[in-house]
Amino acid sequence: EHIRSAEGRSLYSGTVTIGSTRRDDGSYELVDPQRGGHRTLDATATSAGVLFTDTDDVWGDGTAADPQTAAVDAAYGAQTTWDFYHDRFGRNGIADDGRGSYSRVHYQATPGVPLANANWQDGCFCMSYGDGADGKHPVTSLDIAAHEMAHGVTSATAGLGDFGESPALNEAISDMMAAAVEFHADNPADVPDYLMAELDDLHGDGKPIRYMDEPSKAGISAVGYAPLDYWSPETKNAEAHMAAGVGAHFFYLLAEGSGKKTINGVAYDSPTYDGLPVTGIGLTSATDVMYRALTVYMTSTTDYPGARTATLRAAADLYGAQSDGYEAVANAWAGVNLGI
Ligand code: ASN
Ligand code: ZN
Repeated sequence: EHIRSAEGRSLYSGTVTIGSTRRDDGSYELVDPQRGGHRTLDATATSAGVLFTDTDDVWGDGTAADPQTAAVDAAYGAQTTWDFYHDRFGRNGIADDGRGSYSRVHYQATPGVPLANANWQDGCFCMSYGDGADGKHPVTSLDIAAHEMAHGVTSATAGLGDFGESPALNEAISDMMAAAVEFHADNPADVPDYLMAELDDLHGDGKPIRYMDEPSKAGISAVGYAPLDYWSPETKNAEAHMAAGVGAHFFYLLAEGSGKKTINGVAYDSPTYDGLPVTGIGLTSATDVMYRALTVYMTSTTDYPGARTATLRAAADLYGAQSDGYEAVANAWAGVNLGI
């Protein structure tokens, strides 16, 4: 078991236990000794950020008014994602070398302009989280944190690059891992959830930013069109988060299958390109296939057809080339117009 010492009151995940470190003067700092010394920084005054410290080791008050609350969500997200990769795949941190990262909250890419986004950056080996369009809605839910940290893992493994469909595949894998981390987490969301950022209200309409069962449901975005449900020769020209719809849809079909389904009160309805049904293998097995494909077979230039090959190889390794699992991977790709 992981040692979790401090109490945190988060915005999105309730009261949680997070890692903190006691300093010589008796105060505490938000450094997680169990996960490579992962640090959580306050970027309110400067984008570089300063380490959060506290006198009583109780962090945040569960509202965005307390600057520590977003820090609790970010720390909880980092620890939960770290634990997911460790518990499921024996992975020791983002780069599998035990090295911690850091998270900055209340981050502004442009000083004075609230950021309605979060990101992973290879340069700092760190995650940064904005406070939402109005500066009062930190973009720090568990699926966001897992999405950003998964970018770090992708960077440290396949290293998906900037060319063609690789950025879209990178985005899709971050959404897949976000769903997997939420599922793995020791919190009330212990059922599959194929919505992205459903708690953050990023658009101010109370809706998620992305839907994996039918990505186009998100509607027309700021880039002028909706996420793509199906692959086509034009997919490589689409913005990465829109083209990621193809991969996210594949993953939903692989995990849950096609058609209507209600999970934890959320209604899903996943169509297929050819109208043929797909039978899912469950989120845990779908995640096993993707992680193996990512870490063993994908490279910096993998595109969607290459992802199909990589996941089929992974399924053959895990279940055999004559298995139902292998067939499900092939059928799920056919469902997004990547059959052969
Ligand atoms: N939140 C975005 C992402 O992780 C950040 C971006 O697109 N720059 O994909
Ligand atoms: Zn992303």
